[in-house]
Amino acid sequence: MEFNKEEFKANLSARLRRQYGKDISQANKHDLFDAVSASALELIMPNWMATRNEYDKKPTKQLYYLSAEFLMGRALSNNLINCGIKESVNEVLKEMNIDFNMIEDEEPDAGLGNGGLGRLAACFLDSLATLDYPGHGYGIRYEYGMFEQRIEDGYQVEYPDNWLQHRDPWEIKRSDLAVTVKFGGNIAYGKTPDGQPRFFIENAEEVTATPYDMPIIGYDTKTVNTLRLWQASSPNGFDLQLFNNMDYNRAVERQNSAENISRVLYPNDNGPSGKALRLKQQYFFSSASLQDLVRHYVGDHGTDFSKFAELHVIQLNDTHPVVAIPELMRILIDEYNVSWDEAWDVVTHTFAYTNHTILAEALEKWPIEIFQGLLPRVYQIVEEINRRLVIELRQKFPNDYYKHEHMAIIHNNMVYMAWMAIHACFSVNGVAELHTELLKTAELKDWYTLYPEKFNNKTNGITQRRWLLNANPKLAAFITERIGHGWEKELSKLKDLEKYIDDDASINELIKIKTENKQALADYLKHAQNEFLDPESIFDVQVKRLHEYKRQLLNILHVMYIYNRLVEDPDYNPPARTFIFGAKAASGYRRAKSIIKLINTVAERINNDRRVRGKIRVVFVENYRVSVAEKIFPAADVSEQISTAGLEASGTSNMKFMLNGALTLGTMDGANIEIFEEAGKENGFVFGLLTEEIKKMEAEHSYNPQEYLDCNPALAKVVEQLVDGTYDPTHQLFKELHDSLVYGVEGQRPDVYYVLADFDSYCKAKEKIAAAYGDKKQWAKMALKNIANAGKFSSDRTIEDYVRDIWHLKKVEVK
Ligand code: 26W
Repeated sequence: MEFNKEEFKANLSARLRRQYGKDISQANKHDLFDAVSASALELIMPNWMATRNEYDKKPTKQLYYLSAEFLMGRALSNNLINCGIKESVNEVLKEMNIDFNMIEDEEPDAGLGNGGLGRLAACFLDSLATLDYPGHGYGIRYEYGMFEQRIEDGYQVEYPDNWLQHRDPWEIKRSDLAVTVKFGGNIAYGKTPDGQPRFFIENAEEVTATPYDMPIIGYDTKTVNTLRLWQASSPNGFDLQLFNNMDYNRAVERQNSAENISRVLYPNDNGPSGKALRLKQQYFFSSASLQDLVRHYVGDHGTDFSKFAELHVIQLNDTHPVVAIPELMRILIDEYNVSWDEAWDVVTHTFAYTNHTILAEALEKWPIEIFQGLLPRVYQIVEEINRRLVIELRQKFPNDYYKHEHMAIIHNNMVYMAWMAIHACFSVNGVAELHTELLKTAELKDWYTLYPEKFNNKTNGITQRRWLLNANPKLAAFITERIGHGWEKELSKLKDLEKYIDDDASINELIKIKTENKQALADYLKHAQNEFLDPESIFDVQVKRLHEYKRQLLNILHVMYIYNRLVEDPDYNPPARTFIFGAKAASGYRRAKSIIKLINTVAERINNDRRVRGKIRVVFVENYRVSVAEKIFPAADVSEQISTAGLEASGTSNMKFMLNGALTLGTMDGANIEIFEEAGKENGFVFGLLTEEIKKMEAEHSYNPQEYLDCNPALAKVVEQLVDGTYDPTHQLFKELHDSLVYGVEGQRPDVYYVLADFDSYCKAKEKIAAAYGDKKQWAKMALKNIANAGKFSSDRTIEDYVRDIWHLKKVEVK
């Protein structure tokens, strides 16, 4: 992109004057952040418009990624890098005596997602634009994103994330494109003006959906795609009548009820939701997005929908937007008089579905009562889809009554969203090889028998622009100095780094870079939470959502074990280690919150015990989020990927660690398997039971955690320490955790996630790590091997896979 310093300066000053009535000398850090961002957007604008024109000019197929979450993080630095003007902007700011890093820190994260699924959506958008594919995101403009986490007395406390309290300089409000979404009411049957019979809804609650567009800037290309986020409001504002009668609460009720829909992101990851407001959110953005697409289509092609599926492919990011399926049926049938069969033909050629989890509790289902009450006409359509499905089931599986019942979209008084997705979509994909195999052979076995041709795998990926070029500039420079540019858009080029494995200078340089990045993280944590980290120690890191299946508990139990050992055995002298945790727990997930309290309690104890000073330290990073992740991955030595085999669909932090030269300590789960395959098992640390072994124990009911306690006194001791007063004088705080491992609580089996079964194997892997770290050069060589083989895990590769097998998009060059 062309860049003119003087013009940029002039834009900056103009913006400060117009928006804040200030000149540069008076502007504070936030004003400057806003003005720099707005000036950059100004530069991007022509490309954004040109991209839209290009897509409109000769209609080509476009992808729409429907997702309840887009975990975008910060935009400024990434956007400047993608349009190739970061250095120039930096220079301009320097000339004006402004520190870029300082103003960068003024930008709040766009935390519109929980974890992996939301961040994946963000990486995909970056790759689509970079690869010149016409692909856009549709989602919700949550007023409050993922909550801000503070640790108070060792406990997680949630605070609202008011990320929009200052305006967001990257978004453009498009009031002209607002649409209406209807809830509740009753179904009426009447005639259209031209005499056709038609269903419609009476007495519905009407909600206005207003889109806000964000530019998605491709790297080193003119393509700028769009992320369109919907905001909810009431079309009629508040009730002036009631206001005048001084009935203030009721006067704003309607307004609040509408605005609540896009108020806040549900902080549940992989857990049950079941709340009517969440279904409202899902329908709200699904309906608004489809209305937007259909309106545009009808403007170009009229009401002949035979070309719709040729021009649109809609990817459903998990089940959250699956209500879009009956909603498109409704729009076509009720609003454009299309026949059922024609509408079904359009729908079944337009939608594709990605499954991101096999945890049963995360497979969404809605009580009929809630669904029908909120969406009476859509429910009627779901009933019809279901009726036809059941006929198909009876034909395909005669006499298999179990299947007729359990594969029905509606049964047990519930609407099964995943079933509707699999039935209606032309493609169903998992997100790593193992995950897809498990879907086919276990979780979705019956569906795989019915529709084998629909199932396919798309192993996840991450964008190297954000996670290497932007987050780790030193490593990026190291790479470019050796293999040149090109890897930024073709990550498999990293393979050329293998030439440097035996180059001493390169290995030393790599060690130096890692140490500097560790120092930078240490500086940040000193500043942010007054923690002291020793960059000479091993940075052993587990950052991800807190969930039992991810087994942060296994990690902290091992820390407790090492602590015991160091205290008991003066001859035990492993290298210094810093155990770093970062995790948010869903606000209602009690056991996850206990684990956070446990980690902080153990940290408090260990960090204040002189006997182990300089040997181990435990750090809990508060409020883990994208912008903090960007500081953590470059500084990590060990990547903890320790989920119970078979339960982590893919994982994506594992890929970010690998790309930044951390070694994986992991189970054979999710994409870990593919990471070990690419990097070589000898360049990582594999441990733990395999999926088949666990499945076998499950089938035979043969897992008895007590056996593991009986034969491992060190393990028995740490488990006992949860309740014996070592960490908690009341003996109560961690009792539930203890009992869940040893006895099982609330009707659960003991140790559902096989923590005790994998403990010994985990400890041994940790010993290997300690030993391996003694040889720093050998360690760095293993790190380089990982970096060199991370090519597969670019989201560019993932997107090309989706394009080839599912989306069939053509690149569009923007002139
Ligand atoms: C109903 C509440 C709820 C909320 C979020 C259920 C399920 C989810 C997501 C599916 C959870 C999620 O983020 N899954 C993660 O998706 C990543 C991207 O594919 C994978 O890498 C992770 O393994 C998977 O846990």
